[in-house]
Amino acid sequence: PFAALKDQPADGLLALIGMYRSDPRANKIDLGVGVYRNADGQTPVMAAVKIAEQRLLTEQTSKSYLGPEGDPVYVELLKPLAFGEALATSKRLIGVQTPGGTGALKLIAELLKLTGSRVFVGTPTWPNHGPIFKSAGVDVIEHPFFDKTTQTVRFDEMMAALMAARAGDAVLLHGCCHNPAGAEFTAAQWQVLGDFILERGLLPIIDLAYQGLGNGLEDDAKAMRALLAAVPNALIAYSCDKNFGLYRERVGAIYALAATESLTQRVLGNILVIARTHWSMPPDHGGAIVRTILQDAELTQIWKDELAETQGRLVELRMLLAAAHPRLAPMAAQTGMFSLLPLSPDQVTSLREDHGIYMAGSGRINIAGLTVENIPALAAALKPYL
Ligand code: PLP
Ligand code: TYF
Repeated sequence: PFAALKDQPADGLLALIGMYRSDPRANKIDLGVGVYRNADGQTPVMAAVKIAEQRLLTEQTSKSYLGPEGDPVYVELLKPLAFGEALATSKRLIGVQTPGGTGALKLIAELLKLTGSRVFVGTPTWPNHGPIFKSAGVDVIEHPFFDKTTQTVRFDEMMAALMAARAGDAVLLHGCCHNPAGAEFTAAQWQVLGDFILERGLLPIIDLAYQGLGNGLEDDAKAMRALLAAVPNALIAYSCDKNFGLYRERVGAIYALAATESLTQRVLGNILVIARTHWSMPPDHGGAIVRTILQDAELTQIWKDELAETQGRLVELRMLLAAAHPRLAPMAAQTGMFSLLPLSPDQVTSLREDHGIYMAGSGRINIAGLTVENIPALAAALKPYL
């Protein structure tokens, strides 16, 4: 039967890891896959995570099954962090643990299939977004979001495209630290968008995969919280994989906001049924680490301090990059781990082949791959193209 299968292309982003590794050049620069790296190029286990893991090792008494909802304490502890105290206690908001933000997106996609919603997705976006929804049989409608040549959000074009949305259709939004653009809506634009969503009866989906890596934990959640305060229904895909540095542990959660408590419970029931047919129950270890940290004020502080340091380093690197060339200046005001260089795919290939500089084919760079030392080399290599 396997002969019926088609050959499939490798994930372009993940393929960069192998290409970089096998490049013998000493001065190569890795700006590829979106993983935080410190000034030494390492992706360390965060200090609070190490302590929490040690505690789990000595104190955990069972590895017995939890259930399709995962660890409910983990899910509850994330609520005030992501949504603020006011919404955290609302009976209209439920959550379920998932294998990463990706697992949450998959549940959202399957849920949209059941509600018959289409999803509007801004371009460019994380390359997995479209395929995840399509894999559930959901129609994906793309609209403009960002122009990498001018480094501006195409807000008016986006709003014009959203006029085609019908009541019940979903709109996928990045809560903060847009991947790949690094650009955000202004507060005024969020307001216009929120009003439109409310008026048209659309369903916002917020992908919050980088809380704390843009302008800090509170600020990065501000736009989402304001939107959720205004709309009856919403779905949220949360990831702890970046802000707790837990990538391979696959730590996420889906949250759903519904108009009434009974509708919320109905959504929860459907989410659990879908989870059962996908992974039955989420892996525990990463969620247990996050729970252990958030249950302990001292560990929480250690984690927040390290996250703030991480965020501060990204801001500093953005400043240095922006100062290196006038066309890179907009990158100072952008946020999070990524920016999109105004390059063609051929130029990206040349940078890799001629200079050992690795980035996504779109021109997306991982800001955390920059260093004080490699920025001048990058700027010099980019100069003919800018
Ligand atoms: N959403 C966006 C925008 C991302 O960049 C990522 C990155 O991996 C994810 C979701 C998925 O996160 P996770 O690794 O937790 O599945
Ligand atoms: O965009 C990134 O680089 C991260 C990591 O299939 C990633 O979100 C990349 C590709 C992929 C899964 C995660």
